[in-house]
Amino acid sequence: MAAATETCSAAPLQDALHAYGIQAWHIGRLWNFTLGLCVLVFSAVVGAFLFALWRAPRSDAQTPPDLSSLERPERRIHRTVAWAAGLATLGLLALLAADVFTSRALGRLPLQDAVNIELIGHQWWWEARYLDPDANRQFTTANELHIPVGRPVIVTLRSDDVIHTLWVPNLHGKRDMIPGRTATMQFRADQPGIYRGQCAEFCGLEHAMMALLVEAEPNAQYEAWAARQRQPAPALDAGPAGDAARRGRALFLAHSCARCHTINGTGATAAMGPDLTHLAGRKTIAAGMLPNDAGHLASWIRDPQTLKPGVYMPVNRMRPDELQDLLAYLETLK
Ligand code: HEC
Ligand SMILES: [Cu+2]
Repeated sequence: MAAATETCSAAPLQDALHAYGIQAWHIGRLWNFTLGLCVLVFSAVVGAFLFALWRAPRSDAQTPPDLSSLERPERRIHRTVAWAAGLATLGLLALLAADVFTSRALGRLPLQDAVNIELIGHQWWWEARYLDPDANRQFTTANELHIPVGRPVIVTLRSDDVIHTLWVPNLHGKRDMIPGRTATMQFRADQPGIYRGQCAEFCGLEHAMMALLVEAEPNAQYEAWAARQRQPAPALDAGPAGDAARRGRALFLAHSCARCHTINGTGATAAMGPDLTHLAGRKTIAAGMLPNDAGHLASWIRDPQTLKPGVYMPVNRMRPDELQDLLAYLETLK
């Protein structure tokens, strides 16, 4: 845990103007270029406007009308307008070229040794499957990705219900997750840190409460995390603490929980809600909405509908001692 807090103490970043990966850097450069050019054009327009105001003849109600300009050939004005149109076209072409170069640069990310993740959008949480050619090495988690710094990540995007959009601004731009289709996104984090992502397409009532944390850490730390995720839920201790957890586990399996959630190594294998096998290792619950501690877990389990109205997890009526046992069990899911 000490090693984990080292990179985790900082508040998560969500800022498109600060790139922590090469893809976001390319996009940031395109943004800077576009902004610079637009500032130039805007200044030129405002400048021309002020110049025209300054030059316009002053007149009052008594001044006789001056219609001489109707007779004058307007060669200078024609020339100015032609120049302006030419420059505007050049500017637009420059933007187009910058856009094309950026897209090509984004497509050139080297992909050797990539981590493959399938990310599935659900109302209103993220399911993440870490893919591996060896099926035994695959695992599933939710709402928090861990990735190794300096290694490319290929995310295959899908949706289980409506259109969602993945956006982790410090690492890359947006990509839609469209039901019935798959899309991919490739990125690389070049510095360790926790980057906050947000669903960027309105997807229903709790759209705003659909966040994703991406934790980039040194490769060894990532591999250790992945190895832990591949394990089933840890065995429960003997003794009184273990007894409470054992009662909690029995409750989890007998109660509705097992109809929607998976905990590997128990009989719970449903996938309506997030995989809870290693719940205790996550920083947040409910898609980045609440800190993952006993108090918030207790309120969440008792009444998710008050915390995140409309969420697809029902209110649970249970006695306080049952809830305590359940919490004791969930705390063991490291
Ligand atoms: C009808 C299906 C359903 C049932 C029954 C259900 N849940 Fe959930 N649960 C969900 C869904 C869906 C979410 C994701 C909600 C969200 O974040 O929008 C969730 C989220 C959670 C989370 C947060 C996980 C995370 O990583 O964010 C916990 C913990 C949890 N449920 C525990 C329980 C327990 C304990 C029970 C039984 C008392 C239970 N659930 C019953 C569907 C269900
Ligand atoms: Cu969404």
